[in-house]
Amino acid sequence: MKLTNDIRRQLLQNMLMAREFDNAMLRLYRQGKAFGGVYSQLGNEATSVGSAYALDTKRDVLFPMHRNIGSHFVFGQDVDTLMINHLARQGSQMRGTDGTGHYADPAKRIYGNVSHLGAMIPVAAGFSMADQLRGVTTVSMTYIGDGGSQVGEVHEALNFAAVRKLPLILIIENNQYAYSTPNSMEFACENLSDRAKGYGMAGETIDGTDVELVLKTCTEAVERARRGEGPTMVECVTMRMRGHAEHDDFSYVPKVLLEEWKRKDPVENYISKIVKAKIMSADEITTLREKTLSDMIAAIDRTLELPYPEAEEGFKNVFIED
Ligand SMILES: Cc1ncc(C[n+]2csc(CCOP(=O)(O)OP(=O)(O)O)c2C)c(N)n1
Ligand SMILES: [Mg+2]
Repeated sequence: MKLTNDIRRQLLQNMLMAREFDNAMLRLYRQGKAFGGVYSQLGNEATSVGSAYALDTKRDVLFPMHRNIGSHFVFGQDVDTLMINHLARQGSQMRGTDGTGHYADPAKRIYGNVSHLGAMIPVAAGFSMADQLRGVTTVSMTYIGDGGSQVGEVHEALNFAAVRKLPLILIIENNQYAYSTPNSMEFACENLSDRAKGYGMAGETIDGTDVELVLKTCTEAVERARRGEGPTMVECVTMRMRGHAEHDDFSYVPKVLLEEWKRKDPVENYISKIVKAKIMSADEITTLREKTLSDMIAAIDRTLELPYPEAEEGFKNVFIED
């Protein structure tokens, strides 16, 4: 994929949407209007947008995790649908039973997250394998955190994918913490991508705040997968800039660490880069920011006018019905 200025603008637009969606959810949580936990993805915009952008949204398939709102946008999910899901209103793809993105939208080729960490990787691998058996190459991309990477199923799925040369891309979002557990208490290898060699697959560790680098690395992974050369693991190093979810005050995270990563803000740094390279002017950026925010507010207003689903909806898909 040749990086054009049009692509750069789209990358920025998707990152801004993710940022404003996040800001909106943080406000709605404090107003008591969000449903369930709110898992901020602040700081993860470049990883989610740059990775999903490498895929072909018509051919490939996305299995996002709880910090990948940007990936949903890249795959064409609209703000209203996501807002209705997160605020559990009528029309929610989970019928209001959940607010954190555990939805599937087969038409958009998005299969949102299995909550049990690690369990989604074999599902993503299975999707690619089913198509491989039909003679079709469908790249599946999924995500896991630094903490989630330690779960046994991750190992099983990666070994299987490597053996079968499945076109699977695993993005490891190493955001330094798994709830309150820091990297130093999670693993003893230097980089999580060091493990790729053990599985017999490609792997790399990159700066997850650099959207163009994430896109470039993932594009190479997609090309490798399409050539039939199997899976790739891409470890994107970022920082979780909020608590695990908004109920968590993350007082266990050293303030200096947060200050250090604030300087690496993926959105603000990309804006500086784009303005400096004269791809967009400061005025155009202001207009884009304002439009993104006003679109988000309009989507919230429309969503809050909707009723909650009927209570009976909660019983669907729970018990087997005759
Ligand atoms: C098998 C399993 N164990 C525990 C949990 C509860 N849980 C959900 S997210 C999370 C922390 C995950 O940390 P990490 O993988 O680093 O992702 P992050 O939240 O930092 O993005 C935990 C313990 C779960 N969902 N599944
Ligand atoms: Mg983590």
